[in-house]
Parts: sequence; structure tokens; C-alpha cells
Amino acid sequence: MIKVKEVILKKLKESTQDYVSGEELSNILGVSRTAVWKCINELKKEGYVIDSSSKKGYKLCYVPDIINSWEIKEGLGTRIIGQNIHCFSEIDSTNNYAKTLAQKGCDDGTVVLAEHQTQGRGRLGRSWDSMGGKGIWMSIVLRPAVGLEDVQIITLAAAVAVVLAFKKVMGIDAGIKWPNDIVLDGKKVCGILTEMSMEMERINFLILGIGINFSHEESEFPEEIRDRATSLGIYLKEKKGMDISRFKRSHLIRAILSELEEVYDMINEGKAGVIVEEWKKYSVTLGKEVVIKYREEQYTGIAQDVDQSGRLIVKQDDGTVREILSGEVSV
Ligand code: BT5
Repeated sequence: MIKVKEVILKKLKESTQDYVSGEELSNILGVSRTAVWKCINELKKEGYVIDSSSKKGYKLCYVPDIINSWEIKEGLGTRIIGQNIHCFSEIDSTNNYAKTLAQKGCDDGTVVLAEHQTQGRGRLGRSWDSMGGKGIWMSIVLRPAVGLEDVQIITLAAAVAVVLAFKKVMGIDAGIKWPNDIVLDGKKVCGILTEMSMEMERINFLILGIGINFSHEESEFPEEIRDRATSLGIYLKEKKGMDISRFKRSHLIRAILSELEEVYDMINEGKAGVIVEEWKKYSVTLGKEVVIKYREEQYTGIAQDVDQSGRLIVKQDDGTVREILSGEVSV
């Protein structure tokens, strides 16, 4: 049935000016006109607005902002990332599901998406608020050809890919706070969680989890993060007087997957240095005084650089230089 729906949608999208007859659709698909009618009704329930006329057939009038694999795959020109896409209306965490798929040997670049996560996760056991229908909650299985020392580069590369996609699709200039926060005016709009499975000192697979607040109103964030979190919708309205409803999540997802493939190719070709240089262009951390918290430790210093492995180089007030691989940074 999913395949039939996909073909009907494709056909309707090809002729948005005209009606497509039920007979034509049933002939193309080799199914009965009742089966076509059932699929059309399912599409309508999902939010597609389709005008039905007993004489003329069906005409697509509106495509909703929903997440399904065929909306994302439409025009996606990648070779690896997003060839397989699994979409759910609700799931505990897309990272969990992606991990299960990876353990079963799924392809490099497999994507998992959900409208709502009931147990969205951040780093170090923190939670990630993943309200239904408001965001992009996505995980990607990667099998990179790099050593353990380069894992951090994947997080930096993902942040670069997201920032580039924001710019391309919405004209938004976002910043990156080392290592994994994407910020707009100092507030977090996207977080990245990279989880890894190792075997004999080698990376078996990585799960790259990306959470993006898309259309939240301020009041829709839990109170405890309201002063620190923002959405693309809030920013667009405030800065550009634009309504987020003119953009679709599937379009942004497609752009992210495509940017991600470019940086992934670079990583696999040993060009991590190019990614680090690109990352630095968007950094809101470098050159600033930072407070680093890692477990029980806390220290301050100037964030001087990011090295070829993605470590943050911080010069402390007493002159000591630290290379930081993980931790919480406040600018
Ligand atoms: C992160 O962790 O920023 C990584 C978030 C990754 C989420 C994605 S969604 C798809 C995939 N599946 C998952 O289960 N996770 C990934 P961290 O740096 O630890 O930040 C977590 C902190 O950000 C929380 O403790 C809150 O303070 C704050 N926070 C929680 N939800 C937020 C949201 N929606 N927007 C902004 N900040 C949030």
C-alpha cells in the first residue's frame, strides 16, 4: 500500500494544474479504482489536500508539513545518506532505533525519523525535549572509514552540515558552540548526540542524532529551558518577519542529508582539516573566554583553537594549555 501511495502522490505532483483520473491511476498501478480511492483517503487523512471530482478525478492542492520517506527522497541526490529512511509517528528515541538497525547490519547512511520522541536523549544522560510535529528528530547510522581519534570530527561535520542547510533553505546564519550546539542569538536551536559502537579498537558504527526545534512557539518549550532554547520559527518571525509555515521540514531534512553526504565524503577521504576550517567560520566559541565543566572539574580560559581531531584548545589564566575532548562549555 505504501508503494501505491507513493506512486499516486508522484503522479499527482507531476500534474498539479490538472486532474488525474482514477482510471489512469488504476491503470498505471494495476490496482482497482477502489484501491486508488482508499489511498487517496489515507493521504487526505495525513493532511494532503486533494480535490476529488467524480468526473475529472483527483487534483493535489496542498502538501502538508509531514515527515515521510517519499517527501524526503523526492529530489534527494545522495548516494549514501538517506537511501533507506524509516519514519515513525512516535518512538522512544530515534538513536535507540538506529542503534538496533545498525546492530542488525543496516546500510551506511540509514536514516530514522520520528514526529515525536517520548524519551529523546541529550549527552551524559540528559533529556531532549522532542515535542510532536514541531521538530526534526533524526538519527543517521554511519560507518566511517576513520580511526577512533577522529570521531569528534563527525560531530563537528554534522554541525557544519546543519548550519549550511539552514543557510541554503531559509537564509538563516546560525552559529556553532563547541562541540555540538547550534545557536541563534545565543539560544540553542539544535543539538547533536553522537553515539558509538566499537569492536576491537575500531569503530563499528556511529549513530548521529540531530534534534532541531523547527516550529515551536516560545510557550511550547518546557519552562526550565525556555530562556535557553529557540526554534527556527521564532527566529524567522523575529528577524525576518517570516512565517515558518512557508517552509517544510522535509525540504530542510533533504538539504541536511545532502550537506552531510558532502562532509562525510571528505571525512572518508581523509580531509578532516577542511571540515575543521569550515567549522571555525561558524564558531561562536573561539576567541572567547569560556568556562569548561567536565564531571566534577571546572576551569576558565580562552578558547584558542580547535585541532585536527576536533579538540578544543583552551589557554588557562595561568598559561597552561588544555586540549578538551568533551565537556560543557559556557561562553
Ligand atoms: C544535545 O545534548 O544537545 C543532543 C541532543 C540530541 C537530540 C537528538 S533528537 C534525535 C536523536 N534521538 C535522541 O534521543 N537524541 C537525538 P546536550 O548537549 O546534553 O543538551 C541537552 C540539554 O539541552 C538539556 O539538558 C536541556 O537543558 C537542553 N534541551 C533539552 N531539550 C531541548 C530542546 N528541544 N531545545 C533546546 N535545548 C534543549
